[in-house]
Amino acid sequence: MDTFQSLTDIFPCDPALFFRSAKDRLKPCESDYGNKWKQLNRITRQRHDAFLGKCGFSDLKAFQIILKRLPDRSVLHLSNSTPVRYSQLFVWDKDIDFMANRGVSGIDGVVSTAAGCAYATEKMTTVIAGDLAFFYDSNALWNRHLAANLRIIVINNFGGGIFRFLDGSSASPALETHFEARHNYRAANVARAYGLDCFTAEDEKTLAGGLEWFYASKFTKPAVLEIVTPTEQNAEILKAYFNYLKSPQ
Ligand SMILES: Cc1ncc(C[n+]2csc(CCOP(=O)(O)OP(=O)(O)O)c2C)c(N)n1
Ligand SMILES: [Mg+2]
Repeated sequence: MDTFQSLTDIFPCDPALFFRSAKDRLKPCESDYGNKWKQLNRITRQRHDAFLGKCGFSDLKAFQIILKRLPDRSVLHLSNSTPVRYSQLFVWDKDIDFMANRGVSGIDGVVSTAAGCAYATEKMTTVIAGDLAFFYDSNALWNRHLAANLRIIVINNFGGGIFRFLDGSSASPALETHFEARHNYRAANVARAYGLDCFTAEDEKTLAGGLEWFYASKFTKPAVLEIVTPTEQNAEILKAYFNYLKSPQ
């Protein structure tokens, strides 16, 4: 895709074919770039594990716990903004189909898309959505064909948590009212309105128990797992995480 309309050449072909043909035309050169990259990657992974080992309950920690329990050979949809970002901080050693429909970074339609996808597949289908993305698309649950293999995880940090992390919006006096759109609503109430089973987790222990219930139970309808996380600490923890990763060795 030439998203930014600035590519100089495009080779519309199979990647394996491209590299086979390019191999003989490229001259090898001396470089330690690859090793440096691998070395940094190793250090970053070690630091990631060390940080996650002691960080408090937060969006970041919740992701670690969810990913451990996510069923192998399942489908995962991720909403914009922080769910899709957090998911990229972890190493995925499971066979997961990522099918998120984020459009042009929109928060809209992610639950509807997952609902349609779950209907069309036998695989367990999980959607991880932020609270605003979930509420924005709550009409997705007004659907006669909601499949029993759909699991909806809502990370409820009571607003658009991403705006606490971005430089411009986090320093703005309009942060809470106009960027974050802070609220006190609970996804569990929306789930109940549609007759769906729901579990609310608010720490490591209840999240582990909630995930067990979520994936081990037999449901006839989708189930909702709401994870309540601490609004202010989430951004602090994520900033501390990145600072720790890039601190001098
Ligand atoms: C349709 C649409 N409206 C507004 C936005 C701007 N936007 C990007 S992220 C975001 C906040 C999302 O909040 P939430 O779903 O709670 O996720 P969090 O940032 O807390 O992870 C908003 C409003 C957007 N991307 N798409
Ligand atoms: Mg949020």
